[in-house]
Amino acid sequence: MNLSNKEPNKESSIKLTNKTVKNVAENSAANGSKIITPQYDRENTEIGIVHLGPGAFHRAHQAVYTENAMNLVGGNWGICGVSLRSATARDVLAKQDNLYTLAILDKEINYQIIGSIKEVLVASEQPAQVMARLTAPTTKLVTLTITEKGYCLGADGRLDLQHGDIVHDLSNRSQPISAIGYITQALGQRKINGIAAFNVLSCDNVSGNGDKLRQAVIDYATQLDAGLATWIEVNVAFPNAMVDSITPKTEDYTVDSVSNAIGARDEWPIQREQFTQWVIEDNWNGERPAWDKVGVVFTSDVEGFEKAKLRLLNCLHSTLAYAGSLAGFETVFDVTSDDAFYQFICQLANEEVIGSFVPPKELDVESYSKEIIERFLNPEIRHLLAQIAWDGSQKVQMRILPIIEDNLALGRSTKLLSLSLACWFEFICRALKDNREIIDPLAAEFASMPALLSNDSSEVVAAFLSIESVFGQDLKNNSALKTQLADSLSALRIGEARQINNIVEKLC
Ligand code: CS2
Repeated sequence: MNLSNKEPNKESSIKLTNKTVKNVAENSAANGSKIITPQYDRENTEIGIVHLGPGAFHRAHQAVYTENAMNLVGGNWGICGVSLRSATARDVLAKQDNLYTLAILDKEINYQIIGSIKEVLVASEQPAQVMARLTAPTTKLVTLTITEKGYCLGADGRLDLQHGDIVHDLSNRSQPISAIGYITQALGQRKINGIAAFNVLSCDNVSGNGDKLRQAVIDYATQLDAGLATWIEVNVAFPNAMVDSITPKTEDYTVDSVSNAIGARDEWPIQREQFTQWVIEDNWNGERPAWDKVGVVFTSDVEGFEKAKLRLLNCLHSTLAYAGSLAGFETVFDVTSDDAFYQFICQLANEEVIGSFVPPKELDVESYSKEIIERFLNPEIRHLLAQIAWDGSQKVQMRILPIIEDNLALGRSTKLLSLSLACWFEFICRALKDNREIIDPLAAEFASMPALLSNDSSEVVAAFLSIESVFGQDLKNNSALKTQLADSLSALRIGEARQINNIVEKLC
């Protein structure tokens, strides 16, 4: 069954709420489809986690692990979701007592009602309530999915003190707008009030996410008070983590199909694939949810897992997003089903990605890579290339450039990686030429660069590589790489993007 092909049936008249969730469980038991609902005493569960950025990925991943852990052993690990700006999640979820459905779309379709999120706040409207949650002694953990750009980092991976949000926060200390500002301000309050620090766990696709976040918070704290920076260094754990589960955004058809399936109206269900993985560095102060009992792996070395995931899944995803969009495909499934694109990503993975890093010893990287590509071929998942294409300037820094840099250092080929990067360049250039919206924090910068409209590939490449916040200082001086990128861009411009095999053949 493909949800996208299902006719939306008429609306269910009852809403998913605390009152009706029992009926969902009973009805499902009666008709033989087992829908899991919260098994713990939700009403009396306290909030122990503040999560910054309660978007689809958080609700499909960390909130589900936390739910499963509480279903198993209880614990006061309710989640307060904090949206930094948008009020939509709060307003929609409040009408259904913050309950929502997780739809797992794979060979089998399964539904689970998730209750771990107990409250959603909007920082821009409720800053005092957010601060109260962050400074409460009951809050033991702050988790984040704020996407790459939310960390306000420069190309050197350190906090960018010139970033507009950071400049704002440093001069409006009691009213921060960035996650870094909120976390540091709250830790400062806890220090003053003699309340133990919370742990801070990044769940974003950022390499060395815990280390980078820790450094960013310490850099920020140093601007406020050197004593606070030292206190944070000593008292706060920022474990590194790798997160994985393909989670396309909720569409109208998802709302209709899931509501029909559970027999109650859910205005904001979440859909994801069956596969899910969370590997967390075992660097923790105090208690944590019983995540280890529900599949989370704690290890002393996350780096290899992180690299494998970012370099295989995310690099291939971004490559497909740009190359596939140029060729007129709409979803990951569509483009991966095309033989030429399938071959292209297999070749990219085998020849240039695998071998660029040291995988963890427990990971068979060849099989891991094959399984990822199989996951892209899940017909139940309609993952839009346009969704993955967002924020390319932030994503390529994590997913493509480090592989290029490592391959250059190791004397390995970068031809296919250059083609992947050139697809991003061309994606941006075409959007500028066609006057289409670019969703990227650097959109205004791109629009102010006339060279991006040039027909001369070398000029376009030089203009992109001059953006230091993305490419740093070294790549623009590498003439071999520049030539490779310009050749790839020209090949893309002359060739027929659908025939990616011809382009690859020409370049290799
Ligand atoms: C995707 C990721 O949107 C994107 O950029 O590559 O969100 C991807 O689906 C997840 O990292 C999978 O775990």
